[in-house]
Amino acid sequence: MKVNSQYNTKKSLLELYNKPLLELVFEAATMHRQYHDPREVQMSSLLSIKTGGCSEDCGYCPQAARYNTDVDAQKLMTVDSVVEQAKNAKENGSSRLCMGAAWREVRDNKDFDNVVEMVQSVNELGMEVCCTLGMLNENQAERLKNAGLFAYNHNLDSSKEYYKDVISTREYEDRLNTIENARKAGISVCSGGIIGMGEAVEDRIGLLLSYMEMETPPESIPINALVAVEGTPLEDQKPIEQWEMIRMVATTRIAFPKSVVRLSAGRTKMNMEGQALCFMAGASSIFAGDKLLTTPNPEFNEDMEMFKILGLTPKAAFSDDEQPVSLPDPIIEERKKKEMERAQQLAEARAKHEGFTPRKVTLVD
Ligand code: SAM
Ligand code: DTB
Ligand code: SF4
Repeated sequence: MKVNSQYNTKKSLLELYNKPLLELVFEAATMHRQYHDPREVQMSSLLSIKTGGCSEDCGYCPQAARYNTDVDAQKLMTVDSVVEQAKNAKENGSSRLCMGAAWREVRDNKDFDNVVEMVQSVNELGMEVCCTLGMLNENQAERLKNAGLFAYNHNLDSSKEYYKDVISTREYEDRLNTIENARKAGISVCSGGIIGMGEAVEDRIGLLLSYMEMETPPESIPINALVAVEGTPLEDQKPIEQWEMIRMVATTRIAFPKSVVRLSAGRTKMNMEGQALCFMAGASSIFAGDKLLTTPNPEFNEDMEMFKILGLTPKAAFSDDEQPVSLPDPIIEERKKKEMERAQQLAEARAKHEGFTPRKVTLVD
């Protein structure tokens, strides 16, 4: 059961969300156990491969160039340093790496070729590779799929109605198109939202209804609490109560029984008991490591302690789906061939001139 037909209307979802908390958690926990192992929680690592300088105006985002935040624009990381970070993450127990870029959309250039190479290399380490790079066309989705991309993250963030209040530089429809392009390429879809941006409960339900309307709902639904960052338009938003996070996780779990519900940004404002109720209510993934993309996340050791206390175990990679195969990318192969040819020509030219002593020239005025 991918969507729960008992809760596919605004009214029924609102009623569910507003149930007495413990009843809601109990119902969610019961559903969770039907489709998931309640002891397992996936540890994913986030890596900001291209930080800051983004042209979009997402009101929550510290990486938008137009806001005066502490985040400075950086260049794309190198493939080698991404592989090094991925190895570290794997050693620390992460089975998934999510690479994020502060781009409005993917462009067909050398940077994208490098991202394709990153996907190939990290997939070859045996980790689930997820990317979140902004808008994507069909061809770009296809290249990522062939490189071995497991999942593409592209959040709808909130309801269609509230979205306009938070972002003006793109439409909800643009987001839906990108999700569709990833889906068509056969990539697993990760898409979720942020609560605590000043939206009404109806907007949280509206987000879930957008996923209900899809032919296939996302395999993975991250639930983020806003991390209010100084300098962004949402800097003064009051932190949400953790009960709201628990309600949102539980409602999502019940509405999409098979999807992985990810307890994402905002955990630094939660205590262990609050997080435990989220796991009870069906969250089965966290971001591990003391940094999300640009903002803080609980310390690794703190999370390990929490896993120990709650009796949770980290989930292995590819437990729900097969590992994708990384195929050679024709554009990268062609570029490498050209680079080899150029290097060879240069070496030949050097060899030709070896032993050649330039004639002495006397300059006269
Ligand atoms: N630029 C790409 C895009 O927007 O799709 C990918 C990177 S973007 C940072 C990925 C997601 O992070 C956003 O869609 C948003 O849901 C989440 N995010 C960004 N800033 C956040 C914040 N301050 N608090 C919570 N979530 C945030
Ligand atoms: C998602 O839903 N949350 C993650 C991941 N997908 C890419 C990102 C959270 C970012 C929080 C703000 C920051 O650290 O910059
Ligand atoms: Fe750019 Fe993504 Fe941040 Fe929006 S959320 S400003 S698109 S990096």
